[in-house]
Amino acid sequence: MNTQHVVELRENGYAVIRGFLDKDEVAELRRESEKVYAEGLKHHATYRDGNLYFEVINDPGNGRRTVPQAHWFSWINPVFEAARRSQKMFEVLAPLLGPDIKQMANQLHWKAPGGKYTYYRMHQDVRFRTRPELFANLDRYSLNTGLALNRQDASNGALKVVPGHHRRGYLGLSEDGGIMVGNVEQGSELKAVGIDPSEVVQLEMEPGDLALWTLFTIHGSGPNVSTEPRILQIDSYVRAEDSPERGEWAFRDGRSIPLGAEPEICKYEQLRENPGPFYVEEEWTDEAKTSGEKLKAAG
Ligand SMILES: O=C(O)CCC(=O)C(=O)O
Ligand SMILES: [Fe+2]
Repeated sequence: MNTQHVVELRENGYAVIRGFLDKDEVAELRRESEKVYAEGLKHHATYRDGNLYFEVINDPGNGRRTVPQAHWFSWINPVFEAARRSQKMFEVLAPLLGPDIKQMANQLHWKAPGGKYTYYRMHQDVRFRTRPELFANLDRYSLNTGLALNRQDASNGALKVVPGHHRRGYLGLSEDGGIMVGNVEQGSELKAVGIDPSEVVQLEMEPGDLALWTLFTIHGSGPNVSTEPRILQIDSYVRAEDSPERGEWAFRDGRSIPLGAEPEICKYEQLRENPGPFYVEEEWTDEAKTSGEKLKAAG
């Protein structure tokens, strides 16, 4: 395998491998992603069962119940379960992480046409390691991959990255709330940490292209203002020796490892006390919060 992505990731904080999957492979994942989405839509609200998670919201933008994210759908989908630990993925990861690799995240992100909550404010993913003391070398031996399941560009809210600044440590961007609510205007937040908005690179990806970024890479994405969805699969991997207590095995000494009998704790720390299944009835959208406050005020 060509290792250009290793150099680019270290240098710029991101890389894009064009044609990581061929047309047939990505078409299969796209079909499977529709099944995962349909499964999510069966739930009236956000649902959790172990690491499996469907985020379900009522999006006021298009007036529909939508599923912006699913996590660890590999538990219910054998095609994705194999894809997360495929030989192709190993060849991309091994030059960066070595032969022993655990997985911390397995996510699908949908941006529905017309949705209001289809943007991600600029951030660094290290903020999602709620117990960073359990990891070593978060800057170097953890990385995220983003696989385009359909064509994505500015119009449907493709990823945006800021090259270079991954060497500056954690900058605390967008910390005043969730990353999908609040300030959509990304320029002022970047300026506040000394980044000129013109440094932002808008990625354009064809189906099957794979982006990589570090946990310190500044990235986000704009809203979907097109008539097409945007479907991105995000996985997070870590060198196993740097994460002795968290994550699912993906590769051990280069061998692909299937999910076991019970889920391992990845990012959801509450899993041990409350493995689910359960619903999270409260929504994080501005509209749900406002109507909740009105209800409270009305007594
Ligand atoms: O789906 C996207 O466009 C970005 C998502 C993201 O960066 C995240 O969830 O950390
Ligand atoms: Fe992110």
